[in-house]
Amino acid sequence: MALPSPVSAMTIRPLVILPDAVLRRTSEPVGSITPEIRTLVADMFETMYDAPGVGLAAIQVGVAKRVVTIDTSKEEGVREPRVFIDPEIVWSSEEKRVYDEGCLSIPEYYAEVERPDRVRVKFRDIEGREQEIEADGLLATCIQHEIDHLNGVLFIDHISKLKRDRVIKRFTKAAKRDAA
Ligand code: K2U
Ligand code: ZN
Repeated sequence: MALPSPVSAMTIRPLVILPDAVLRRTSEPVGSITPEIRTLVADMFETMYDAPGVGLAAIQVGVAKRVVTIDTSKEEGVREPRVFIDPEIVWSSEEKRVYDEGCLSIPEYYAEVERPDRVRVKFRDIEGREQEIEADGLLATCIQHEIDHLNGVLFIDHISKLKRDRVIKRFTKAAKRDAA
């Protein structure tokens, strides 16, 4: 699927890193898809591929809009860019799946997270068309991780308080050291 060209040249935007409180904001619905939203989507893909990551939520580049980009293609050099605007999970399977998750906003920390194995997601595509897909595997895990981001939720919120407090303490110390 070719994505429409952005209004301006694409940019790799800086990632918001834990413990930045921006990550805890609830993102706003997009409403109409403006040229600025198209540029944001193009920049999100540029930023995601550069990281590299398989998913990105707009809040991770400091924009509190309900926009998600994902590309779970595994083949070298093959890209399957997906845009989810105002995504909503409308059904989740009873069956669960554990995945060793990471996050571009919590670099080099990984933890096992259990989530529904399959989800049905309603969203609008970059042209504003209503879509609904059923996802399984990595796409299911990733879209749930990204929709969490849109609600100010991080994957460390699904692990024990002890582990979560340790991670937040580590990143808070690192942020203070970098600011000095
Ligand atoms: O939202 C993000 O920080 C992007 C994550 C998405 C993701 C998290 C957990 C499981 C799947 C996707 C990054 O892509 S983290 C890097 C990564 C890359 C491949 C597979 C898993 C995680
Ligand atoms: Zn993340």
